[in-house]
Amino acid sequence: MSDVHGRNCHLCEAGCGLLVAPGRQGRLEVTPDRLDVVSAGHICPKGALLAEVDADPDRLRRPMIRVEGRLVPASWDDAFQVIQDRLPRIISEHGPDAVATFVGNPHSHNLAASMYVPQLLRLLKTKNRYSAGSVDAWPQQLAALLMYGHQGDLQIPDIDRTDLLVVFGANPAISNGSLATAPGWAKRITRIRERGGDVILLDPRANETSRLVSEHVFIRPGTDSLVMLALIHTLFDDDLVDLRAATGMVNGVDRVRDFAADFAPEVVSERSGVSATWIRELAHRLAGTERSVVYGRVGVALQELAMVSAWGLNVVNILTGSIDRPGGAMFCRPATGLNASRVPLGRPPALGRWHSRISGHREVFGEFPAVAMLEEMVTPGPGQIRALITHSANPVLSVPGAGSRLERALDDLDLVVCLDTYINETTRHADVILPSPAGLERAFYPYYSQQFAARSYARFSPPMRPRAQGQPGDDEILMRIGAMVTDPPGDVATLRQNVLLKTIRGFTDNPDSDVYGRDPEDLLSMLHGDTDPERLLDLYFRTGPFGDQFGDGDGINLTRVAAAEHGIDFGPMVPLLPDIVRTADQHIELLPERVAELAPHIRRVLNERLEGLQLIGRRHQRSNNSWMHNVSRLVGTGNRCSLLMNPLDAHPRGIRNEDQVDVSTPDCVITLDVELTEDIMPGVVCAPHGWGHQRTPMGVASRLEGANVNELMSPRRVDVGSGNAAPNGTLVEVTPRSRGGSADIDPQMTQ
Ligand SMILES: Nc1nc2c(c(=O)[nH]1)N[C@H]1C(S)=C(S)[C@@H](COP(=O)(O)OP(=O)(O)OC[C@H]3O[C@@H](n4cnc5c(=O)[nH]c(N)nc54)[C@H](O)[C@@H]3O)O[C@H]1N2
Ligand SMILES: Nc1nc2c(c(=O)[nH]1)N[C@H]1C(S)=C(S)[C@@H](COP(=O)(O)OP(=O)(O)OC[C@H]3O[C@@H](n4cnc5c(=O)[nH]c(N)nc54)[C@H](O)[C@@H]3O)O[C@H]1N2
Ligand code: SF4
Ligand SMILES: [Mo]
Repeated sequence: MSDVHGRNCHLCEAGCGLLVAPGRQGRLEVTPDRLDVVSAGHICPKGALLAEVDADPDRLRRPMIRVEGRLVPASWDDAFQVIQDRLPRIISEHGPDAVATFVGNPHSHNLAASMYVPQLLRLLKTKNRYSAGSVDAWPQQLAALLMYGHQGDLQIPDIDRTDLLVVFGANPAISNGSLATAPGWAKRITRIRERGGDVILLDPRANETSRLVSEHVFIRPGTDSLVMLALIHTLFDDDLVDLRAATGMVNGVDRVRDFAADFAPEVVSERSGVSATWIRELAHRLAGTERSVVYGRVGVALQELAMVSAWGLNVVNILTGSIDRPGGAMFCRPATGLNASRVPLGRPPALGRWHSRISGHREVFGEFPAVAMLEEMVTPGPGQIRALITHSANPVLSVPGAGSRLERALDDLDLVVCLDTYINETTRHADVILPSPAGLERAFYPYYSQQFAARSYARFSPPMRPRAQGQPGDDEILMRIGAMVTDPPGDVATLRQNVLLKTIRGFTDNPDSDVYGRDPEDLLSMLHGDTDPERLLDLYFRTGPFGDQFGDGDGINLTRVAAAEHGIDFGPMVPLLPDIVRTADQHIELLPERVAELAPHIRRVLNERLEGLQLIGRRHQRSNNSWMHNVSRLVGTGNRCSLLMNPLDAHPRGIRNEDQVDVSTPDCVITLDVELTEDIMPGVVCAPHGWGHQRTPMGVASRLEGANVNELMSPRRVDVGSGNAAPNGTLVEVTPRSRGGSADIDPQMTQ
């Protein structure tokens, strides 16, 4: 048994327990860990092929640097030297804002990176910070911040105990529950129904989840906020409001009633495509079911009224008394401690402290919206971006409006440093690429996704094998760059020590912490772990809700968690009100000003008459955004980047199944294969993001069909409340393919 290595999968939020063991022909075989205390044997095809993702010959194992226009392998010292020669000079000549950073999704599934990327950002002091977060969950995080005082206070559907789950715009059967971590969502949905409960999905597409639910209802893209306002309206109108656990803790109930007054179900029904009677009945069912909850994800987050939708989800859960109730919408209690409890009580949310130079976007969580990065690069003047540092990101494919325009802009920068494991559409424009260790060579803990988990759980995955010769960890790479930009220049060892001490002080200086007043140096000397990220993890475990608080008790620390082969289960979510609320008066703000001021936009969307087809996205089980497309056994043979279209829309346009079509906006056109299906609502077409790898050197991915849908999207189409990108619902026209009508891409290869 000793050659079987147990670990959590680091490929998505679910973090399933896996067993990795030598198999046939020297290959590693991955099987589900049935004893994992939370995933209990769940696995998906990506996890099953995790060893092949690692073994991909195109995965970078050495740094690459640009020499005479071409990327060539280099030593770690030579690669760092290129950065040393250029980065400090760019900052001293043009200031810190000349260096932009873009942090991508996989960094959050990389323990060392998720802990040390923020440290590098702090040292860089740039206001030009960007991330995939603003093409993702910003509206939900901002709604949490405005209502509860902290962006980490997300309402997690208690799916294992609910009797009525209403999902707006998510596909958890495939995505495995985003901001609602629970491996094996499909099984959990089935269990809700088996115990007599119902699951309802509102989505413009009959997706894979719709096949499991009690009822699927088509909704027009971008109108979820209207339906939520109608639900809120009905809850008041029909006297269904009952705050239960939140009674006495909520400001603004009357203001919300007034805000929703004009949005009777009959008013929003035509625009949303959802029947008024059905909306009314849903309000009654939500209020009348003891354990009910509404949940929404990317479908509601990537639209123009996303923050109203995110707010609406929270408000419906509060008004039906579902908040903080078992089976309702609860707050998570991760073993590493609540994000929110690290923030001193009553500190007003820091928001909008500065604005972006060109479009005047408000800063959110210290960042600007990802869609603003391109214009900040290409518009001359003081503050223009001259260098870019990325970590596990592919903004060329993932950011609306980026695509070939961003590719050209990257070539004009003075320095592009990419911390990435592939030469992808973005990193092929880098001057330096620095790879992370292979997944199985890293220690892992789902530090990020456990903050949204439906159960509290801890399982530590040590590295399965030592790192390749000379390969530094992500923390070492990040701190080595950090040391180049500290003023006065610092040495890496001091910097690393300071990071540990500063983080410890965050607890010893916090009166709410059990280690308040202890000596930071003392605690530092007590930390367990082989590396700094492991020591930080130990610190978080020990100071967390189940921790030993650096005492003699039997609470957890890293060593105890590591000893639990299949993880430790701390049980389901528990009520956390009112402590979770960090607003100034410790009341939930039911109608934050930033939502109230969106009333004119809500009206505009309500009265909009759309001409054209609305384009929405989708995700595939065997993929993750733009990557994992270079493993043959994952991508298979079909074309996954097809355009789904309803026959009612196709026939008048002379389009037949499997035709090639031009999908166009006034500025751009891409070519896709069409798939006719009644699964998609008439008036809506659907294509996934993250495709179009033809110009990369990736052996498998570059031969696949597909195009970058984000070429079509406008960077100006954002959620007006948060600045989050709003690609879903973009109006396009679809026509049979014309000759020469492929994308507005210049075919030149830089790599
Ligand atoms: N139109 C449209 N656009 C979207 C979306 C949509 O629904 N529609 N979804 C958005 C969402 S939710 C997200 S999260 C973003 C994702 O967008 P990004 O985060 O920009 O892209 P990813 O494809 O997730 O991953 C980027 C790169 O990370 C690298 N990588 C993987 N593992 C590691 C690692 O361990 N270390 C390092 N250094 N690199 C690694 C891979 O090479 C990959 O190319 O896309 C967004 N874009
Ligand atoms: N297998 C796999 N798993 C993944 C990923 C992946 O790429 N592949 N990506 C990961 C990431 S980064 C994220 S953020 C999560 C996302 O997790 P989910 O949000 O669960 O995933 P999506 O498939 O994007 O689901 C969005 C749904 O919203 C619908 N939709 C589009 N527009 C609208 C609208 O206006 N209103 C409504 N009501 N619905 C709409 C779409 O039809 C789609 O079914 O998944 C994560 N997990
Ligand atoms: S669902 Fe996610 S965590 Fe689980 S095996 Fe698949 S990729 Fe890995
Ligand atoms: Mo995401």
